[in-house]
Amino acid sequence: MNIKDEKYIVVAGMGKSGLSIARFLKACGHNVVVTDIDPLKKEIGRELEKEGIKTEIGFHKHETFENAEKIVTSPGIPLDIDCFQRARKNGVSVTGELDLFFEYIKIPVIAVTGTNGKTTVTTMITGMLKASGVKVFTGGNIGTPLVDYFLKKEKADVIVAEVSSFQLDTADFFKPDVALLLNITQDHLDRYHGFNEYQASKWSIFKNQTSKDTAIINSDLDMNETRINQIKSETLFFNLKTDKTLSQVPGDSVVDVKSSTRIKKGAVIEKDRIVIKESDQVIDISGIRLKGMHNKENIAAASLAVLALGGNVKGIESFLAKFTGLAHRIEYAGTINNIEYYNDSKATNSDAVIRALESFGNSISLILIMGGKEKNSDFTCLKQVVKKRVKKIIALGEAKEKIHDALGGICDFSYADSMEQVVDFASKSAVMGDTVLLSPACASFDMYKSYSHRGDDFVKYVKKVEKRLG
Ligand code: UMA
Repeated sequence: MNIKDEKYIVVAGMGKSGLSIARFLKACGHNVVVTDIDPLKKEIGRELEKEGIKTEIGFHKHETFENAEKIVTSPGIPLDIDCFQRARKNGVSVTGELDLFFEYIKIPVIAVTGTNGKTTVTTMITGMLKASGVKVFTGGNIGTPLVDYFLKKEKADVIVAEVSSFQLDTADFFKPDVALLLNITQDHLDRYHGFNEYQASKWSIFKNQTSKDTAIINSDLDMNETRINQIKSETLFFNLKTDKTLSQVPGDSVVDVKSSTRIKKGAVIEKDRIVIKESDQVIDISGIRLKGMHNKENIAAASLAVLALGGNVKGIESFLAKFTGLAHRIEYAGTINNIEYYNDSKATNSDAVIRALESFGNSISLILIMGGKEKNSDFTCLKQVVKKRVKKIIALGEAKEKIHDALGGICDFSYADSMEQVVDFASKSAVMGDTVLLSPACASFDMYKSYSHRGDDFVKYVKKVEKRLG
């Protein structure tokens, strides 16, 4: 293909998304140029070339972007890079996987966003629907690109998509039949110009919905009437407060909007059950094997979505009876000298760490391992919960000094240089009754490929010391 003469689409990035998008566009009959700044992508590039996809690897060439029909980008690439800015000036649009997927998908889509809990809720919805007899394809930020649904020629009744704010930022037309917003707390402030911009990105999941669609929102979210009134879909809330549940939540933050006529439908979370208000359906959660209030919220949100798209209470309960949670989310890692170790490597922001710490008992008995790649995060919001539950912090990675500045004065504190040293320090510091928790509040990319790579490394050293010391 001579890119000067022919129409072509540029796919930016050759990670998981970019590779699938490029192959899908090629299968749809487009000329495709895929480009990645990382020279190490050359080998996979050769495979793509054999499939008839042109590659530009190790650099981004302005001319290629400026003359494209359109650009489909990967979510991890910032939207303000020079090539995109210049291409836009030339009238070339920069879009993402969600719009591409939406153009072709013909079956209902459930989309889940929020700062924390996305993957858990996506997994819950998938399991609950399957247990209700519904055939599901699951993809998105969870790790399987959505366009793989077409590439693998799967046949499903419903798509369950985990969507990140990065993906929403390039979605102009994406319209999920059911959209969930689980929570919003500070994250990715290295990419957004402030918290407001990040919040707006999350709320945009509802922007194209119509009265035929369903929005599912956490009633504890900081929202105003304008934001709620802009939503055109049927709006359901989870975490609805009744007199009974309000008394369980002192300092409740929904007071401002509780009087809103729209915040009344949805799910109430009680101690052992979730009550769906308008249908009087009740989900028994007395036997769940998940820790923490946040998991009850996740179940309530997932249940509303499942009931909105053909699932049933029996399916929801039978899934919950077996579900023990996901890897790297407060996952049991081992026991050394009678001290339990937990891997919560997926906690890449402060709010996730607060939730994890709140899932353990009320005494000051946790040895908390934090640190990793800095995301312009504010760790001072952890002060209160650390004071109540954490005995010692062991910090590693790029952010360790910043963590020390924020939390060093509250509890015992030490620095470590490697995960091996972290586990060594923890095993020497912990005494009977303590618990060791890796819950980093940071991304992993300063030392690891991903949060799962980091979690696996932690578990590896826990197992090693467990074997040595028993
Ligand atoms: N790159 C360029 N030019 C640049 C910058 C990067 O070419 O200027 C290249 C990199 O060299 C790399 C590629 O772009 O090869 C990476 O693209 P990517 O970061 O989008 O990675 P993917 O492998 O495509 O993974 C993405 C999501 N990654 C991000 O959003 C950062 C994955 O979410 C998702 O699972 C996957 O698509 C499938 O949909 C991960 C994530 O960290 C889990 N998400 C964030 C989160 O959950 O907080 C949002």
